[in-house]
Amino acid sequence: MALTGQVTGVQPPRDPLPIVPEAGSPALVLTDPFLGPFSVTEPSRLALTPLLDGRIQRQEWDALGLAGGQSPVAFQWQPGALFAAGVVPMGQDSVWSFDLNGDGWLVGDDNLQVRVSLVNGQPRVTTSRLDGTGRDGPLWTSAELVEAGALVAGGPISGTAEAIQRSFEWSATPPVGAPAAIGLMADAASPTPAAWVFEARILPVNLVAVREGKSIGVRADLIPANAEPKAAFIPRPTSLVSLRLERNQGMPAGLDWEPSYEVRQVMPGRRVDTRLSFKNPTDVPLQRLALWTDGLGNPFTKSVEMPFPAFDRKKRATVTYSSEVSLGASLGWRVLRGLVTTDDGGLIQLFSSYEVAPLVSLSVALPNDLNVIPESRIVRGQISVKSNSRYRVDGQITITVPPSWTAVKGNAKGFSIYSRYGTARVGLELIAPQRASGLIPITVTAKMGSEISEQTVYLPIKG
Ligand SMILES: [Ca+2]
Ligand SMILES: [Ca+2]
Repeated sequence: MALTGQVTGVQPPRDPLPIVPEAGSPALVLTDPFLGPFSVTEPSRLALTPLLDGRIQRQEWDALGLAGGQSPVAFQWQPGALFAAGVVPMGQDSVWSFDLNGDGWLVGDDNLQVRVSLVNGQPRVTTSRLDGTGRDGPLWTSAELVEAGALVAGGPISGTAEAIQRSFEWSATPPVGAPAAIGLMADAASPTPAAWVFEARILPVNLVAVREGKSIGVRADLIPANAEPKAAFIPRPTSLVSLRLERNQGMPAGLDWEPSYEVRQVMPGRRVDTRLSFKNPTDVPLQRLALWTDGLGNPFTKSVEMPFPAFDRKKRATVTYSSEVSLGASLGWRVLRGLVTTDDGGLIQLFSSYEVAPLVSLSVALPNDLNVIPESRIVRGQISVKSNSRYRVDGQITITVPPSWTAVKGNAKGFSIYSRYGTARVGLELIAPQRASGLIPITVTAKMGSEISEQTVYLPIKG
């Protein structure tokens, strides 16, 4: 299935801002889908890169909860991007509310609504921003740059109820009621699909930096496909989640663990080495340990299972998960999963994110607060080229910009990284055309012999 999101520097004309003047209507308050609590299965959200192909595969997504009490939704992240997925009953839209700074839905101008609708069999993303900073109360404003950067895939469901249910097998505790709800929505015998599915990427480029440790308020709701957006002043209780690289579930009091890596980035063809350190001062009786890489990384890595090693006199034990990530593995954040059984039948789950990465990881620091101006101008940034190799890396950078833009510095620039896992920095200077606005894609390519790494970053310019 093709990706339907678009990333261009040119913005389509926008609908009027969604404001519904139904101040204080009791009926509105009683029926508002955004008013009830939204509970999450797990507040620690892992770095995990999905494949946006419209098919929810097993362990590709991390279940978050139930939208509207019935629609299973999933939520995860990687540096710079948020990912959301869901199974939605026909005739409904999936509406996500992100309080990106976690300070309250009506507080600040960081509140982002992402609405996913099914239009002609294809999911479509529309976004609005709720600005709570106004003197006269909260207002809906445009989030067109986020909308321009959104990618979404999906469509009516064609799997069996069991297949869909298995896809969401991830959290130790699935959302209560999820299997029954999915069963109702995806009846394999039904001639017409009763539900549709979507997988979406959201880049809050000019709103917040998505990185480890960030706390975000989130909720997901269902509203009828033709329903108007709600009044700006209505509060939305969100659940606070935290973007993490690690988490555990079922950990008994007293037991502690910590994963460590020399580097968290591993190239296909090389080994991932994760050292898991355990502290067990209260002698919780641990029986066996299994380790594997979940989901999309599973076919390319090793699974191991062993008796839990003995603890030393300091009540410490260490286990190393060492596996080749075979050639052909897709790039992205993957999750190493551990399962520890205890003598009394308890299950402890361990999760640690690592990245299957190219020879060099590219990132670009760019201004994120530009407004449109009538004149042409110079935009400066800096490219970081981080080696994921122990050996010296030499290469050349190429910059690809939209027509009418020019890269005057940084293009065709050579670099050398001498130290293991070192970083080279290359200055970037672009000439923007007059009145440039929107989300400007800038593609940085590093060529190192026959190896190529490529990264597209987005420069936001408010129109
Ligand atoms: Ca997928
Ligand atoms: Ca807020």
